Amino acid sequence: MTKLFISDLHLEESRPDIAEIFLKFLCHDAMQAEALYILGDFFEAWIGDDDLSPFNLKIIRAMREATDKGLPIYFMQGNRDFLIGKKFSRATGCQLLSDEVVVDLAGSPTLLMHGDTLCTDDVAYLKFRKRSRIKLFQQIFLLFSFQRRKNFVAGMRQKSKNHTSTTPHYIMDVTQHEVERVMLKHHVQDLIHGHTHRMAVHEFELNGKPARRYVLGPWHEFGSVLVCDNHKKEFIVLR
Ligand SMILES: [Mn+2]
Repeated sequence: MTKLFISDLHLEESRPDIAEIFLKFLCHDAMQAEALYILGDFFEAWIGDDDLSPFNLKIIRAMREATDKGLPIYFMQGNRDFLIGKKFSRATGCQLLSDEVVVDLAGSPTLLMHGDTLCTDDVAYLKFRKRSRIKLFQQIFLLFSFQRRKNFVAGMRQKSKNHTSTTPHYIMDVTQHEVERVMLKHHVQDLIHGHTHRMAVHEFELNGKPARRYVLGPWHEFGSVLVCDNHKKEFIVLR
């Protein structure tokens, strides 16, 4: 049976083409699979589960339909949609995963992550991440009006753009040291993550044995899915 992995769709109203590819994928290809794993940055931004815009509702309803028909969907937060919570999970029927989850893929324990915490050279981002994950800050933020939250997120996105355009490329990629540390911690030889938008399979040696890191692709040019069955793992492109 097949398990599907996607991340970094960055769904937003201004890119209906991406949503369309996802919705088509969800009601056709994905329904044949054993499970769908969404590993973060599914939405470009998420200001709270109470934001039921027509765009969000369309996505939520399609996911509900898929889970109702028996497709298990697992959802890990990314750095863009870390405010996805229980209400979203109830509405869609998907199960929330914490960052760093080990699943069995054809007999090999495989670590799943969004991937932002692997970029340990990006100290400024990790500082922000730590603050933004404080529950009390999140609760206060969620009390703000929609408009205030939207303005805040727009400000953050601008800051983030400035940061990514002025930070050297290698700093925003994962560090091999952190990859190996977290894989050893979880006793795995396989890791699947997104976040860096650098779709690839990296092979290296860990603990004297072959190890693999699968980096999921972003959806801004075309849809990208990692398909895993008992025999192989391969990327497919959706248009
Ligand atoms: Mn990300």
